[in-house]
Amino acid sequence: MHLDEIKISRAIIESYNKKLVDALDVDVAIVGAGPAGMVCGYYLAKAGKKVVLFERKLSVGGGMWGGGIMFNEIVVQEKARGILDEFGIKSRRYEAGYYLADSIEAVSTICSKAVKAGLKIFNLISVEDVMVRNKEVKGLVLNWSAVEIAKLHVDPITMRAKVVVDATGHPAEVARIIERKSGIRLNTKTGKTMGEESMWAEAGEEIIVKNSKAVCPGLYACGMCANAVFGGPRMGPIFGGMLLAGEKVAKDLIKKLS
Ligand code: 48H
Repeated sequence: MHLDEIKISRAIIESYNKKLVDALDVDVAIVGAGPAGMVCGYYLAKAGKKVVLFERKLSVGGGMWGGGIMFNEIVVQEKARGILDEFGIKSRRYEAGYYLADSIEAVSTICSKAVKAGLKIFNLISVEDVMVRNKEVKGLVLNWSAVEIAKLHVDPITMRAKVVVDATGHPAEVARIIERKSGIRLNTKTGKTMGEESMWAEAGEEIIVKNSKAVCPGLYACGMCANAVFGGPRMGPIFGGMLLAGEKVAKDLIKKLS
């Protein structure tokens, strides 16, 4: 069979355009394809919600690929083992209460299952702003990451979502944009982002799940970002809290949206 390069180009352009247009009006828009964002997207998609995820980088997975200091193993505590089982990720007992998983298997499996459940992931897109109406977050402002990296003067596009989830990890980028630009008071003690605290795995893992909640009307924090917004310790290369945070925010949103 003759392969026509123009047909290949047209297929990609037409299909991507359709996917992007369909992503302009959704139930939930997640920012960041780390473990928290992808797990959240998986459960929402599985529940039949229209959910899209925007990721700045070429690859999904955020900080999970590298395990601890680039040793590509992750530790997960007892409480979160059920989520590894839900995804079909192999875990091995290290000691009572400590389980190990291969970080490459974990990222690739979470991503695969989330996409198969119906989550639409757009990589190479950066969220550079939010759409706000009457002090409520109503959507996201998007640009190609290549534009951001090259510092080109190119205007972005906008999409609408019933709820936005900030899963951008340590920098809590969406919450900080709102703090900087919108005049909305965040649901924190000070009304502003509280900042992440120094390492304490046990406390950090407990608090992160509690902190994964509404930040202001239209915006939820999920995963590492939640401790940066509401205040809470970092926890190092234990990932149960990220998985549990993703599951918790998804459950809250399924209830809220139905
Ligand atoms: C599009 C963006 C934008 C933007 C950022 O860092 P992540 O892996 O986040 P979590 O919360 O899923 O997991 C945190 C974990 O990886 C971690 O860092 C831990 C456990 N640290 C503990 C410690 O002690 O250090 O993923 C966030 C993703 C990344 O892929 C970013 O590229 C992406 O969000 N992102 N995407 N637009 N504006 N900002």
